[in-house]
Amino acid sequence: MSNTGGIVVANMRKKFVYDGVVRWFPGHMTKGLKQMQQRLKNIDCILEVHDARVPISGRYADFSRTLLGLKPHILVLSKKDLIDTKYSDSIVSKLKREGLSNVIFTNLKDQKCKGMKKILPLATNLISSSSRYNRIEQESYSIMVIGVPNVGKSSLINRLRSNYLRLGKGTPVGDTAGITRSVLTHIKISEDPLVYLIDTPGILAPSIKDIHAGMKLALVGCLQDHVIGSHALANYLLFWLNKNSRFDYVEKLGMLEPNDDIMYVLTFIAAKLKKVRKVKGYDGRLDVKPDFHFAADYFVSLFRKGEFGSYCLDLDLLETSQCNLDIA
Ligand SMILES: Nc1nc2c(ncn2[C@@H]2O[C@H](COP(=O)(O)OP(=O)(O)OP(=O)(O)O)[C@@H](O)[C@H]2O)c(=O)[nH]1
Ligand SMILES: [Mg+2]
Repeated sequence: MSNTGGIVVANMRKKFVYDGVVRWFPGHMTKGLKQMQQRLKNIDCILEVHDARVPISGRYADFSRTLLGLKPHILVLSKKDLIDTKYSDSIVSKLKREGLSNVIFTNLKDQKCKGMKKILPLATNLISSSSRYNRIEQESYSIMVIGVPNVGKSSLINRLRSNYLRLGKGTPVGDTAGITRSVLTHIKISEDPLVYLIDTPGILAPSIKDIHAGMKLALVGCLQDHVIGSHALANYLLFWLNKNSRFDYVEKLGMLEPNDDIMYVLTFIAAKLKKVRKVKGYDGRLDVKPDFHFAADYFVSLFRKGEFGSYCLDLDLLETSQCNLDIA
């Protein structure tokens, strides 16, 4: 770990200031939400997928009570490979206090992931002990997979299908938010019991009141980056890392000590990687400037790849935490 100097740390920001206006909710999400509500009466269980790096913030259920409550519900916290697992127990306890008892962590990078093996047995148990209302005569089980964008819903379906039926991809996946655009048809994932999953587009809340929740979702890639903008995203990341005394970035970037000024950090990265942009001045002459856009994307991408270590961005929301995020 680099020299983090107490004096430097004392000068870090206590609050994050964001004065941008964010349009979170692309049009296809309204259509998707409607389609999902229409399908609800024909499903037996809801499998909600959420990124384990933000286990509490910005969950689908926070805003779409209409889809939940009536049917058995399982919360899958995905991408466990990217989180700091020492917080797993606090996460489960916190969610339990919020009334969620069926929580499973998954890591699709691990072919033998234990969580993956638990999903189907838990879902079939919950369904068989629930009142299936109009679906009581149906022999097959139908499970709708929901969640915010890019959390790994489609990947999870494909993996279940491969594990139980040894079949290839049933639904497309990708590393940006918004790959699945509409509610898809049933995808068979098991023969005995006969189980179908329904893939759905990632849906965000129409407005996000808590800017920290929005920024955290954006940092893990649940929104396309242009919605917040690279600079603001990098700035929030720097704020969060410093606020939580997570200084792995200092050594990784080759800096001498932590710094809370995003322009300093971006200039440092651009200079180190020799990334410049030629900008035409008023007099027509070309000025060479650091490529801040590249530097901001690079900084965020290192975080997303786990190069600054593994994290739980919702530390401040877990009761064991000493940290409170504040906003101006
Ligand atoms: N590191 C890691 N990446 C994962 C895991 N599961 C899925 N991913 C990646 O997450 C990205 C998004 O996966 P998708 O399955 O397309 O996510 P989605 O929720 O269906 O996304 P939308 O359809 O856009 O809402 C892909 O790059 C996957 O490879 C995991 O357990 N660990
Ligand atoms: Mg998808």
